[in-house]
Amino acid sequence: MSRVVLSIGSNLGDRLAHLRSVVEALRPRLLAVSSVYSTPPWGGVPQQDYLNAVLVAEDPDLEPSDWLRLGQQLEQAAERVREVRWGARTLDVDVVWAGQRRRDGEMAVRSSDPTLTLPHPQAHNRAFVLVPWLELEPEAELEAAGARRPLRDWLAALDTGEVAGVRRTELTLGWLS
Ligand code: A4P
Ligand code: MG
Repeated sequence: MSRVVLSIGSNLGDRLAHLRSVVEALRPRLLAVSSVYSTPPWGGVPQQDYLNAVLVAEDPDLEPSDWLRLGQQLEQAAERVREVRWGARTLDVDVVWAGQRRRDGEMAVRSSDPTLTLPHPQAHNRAFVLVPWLELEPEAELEAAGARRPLRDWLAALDTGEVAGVRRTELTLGWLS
């Protein structure tokens, strides 16, 4: 049984439609959907700007690996072609964080498996993940690089120019409509 934080991004084709396809597919499982942000490309590969958002979803029957598979199916449905690492894509769905519900509360899942690394090893370095996630969960903490810190502290450690580049748009993902 798991609750997950998903980062979705697109910088090719109908970017908003690609993000909306994820909301459409996951609708019954969604707990929260962030605003849509326009973000400069992260990772050093020259390419056009992304639209990014973060979703929180829950399903008692899904394990973290099931969420990864679901995300990959949605990427395929968006006709994503895998070419350059960190390069342009119609749709990217990353599992940023997963929690398992226990009787005594929720435990963050930790995994160093390269097929599904949790928390996502780059999440704390990416303003395009932290800014929309903070919008949904201002008190959340993230364990990375051997430390557990509030999201806002990870964000404060990033380059201010990178953070300023993440701009909220008026676009919507049609979650509540
Ligand atoms: N994988 C391991 N852990 C995870 C996880 N927690 N979530 C594996 C998702 N996938 C995970 O990913 C490569 C492998 O990572 C998968 O086989 C999966 O099993 P991929 O999606 O095939 O390849 P990729 O996306 O090109 O590489 P990578 O390293 O996943 O890139 P990212 O991290 O997805 O970054 N800039 C902006 N502004 N906005 C973006 O959304 N996205 C990227 C892609 C780069 N720059 C960006 C953005
Ligand atoms: Mg990816």
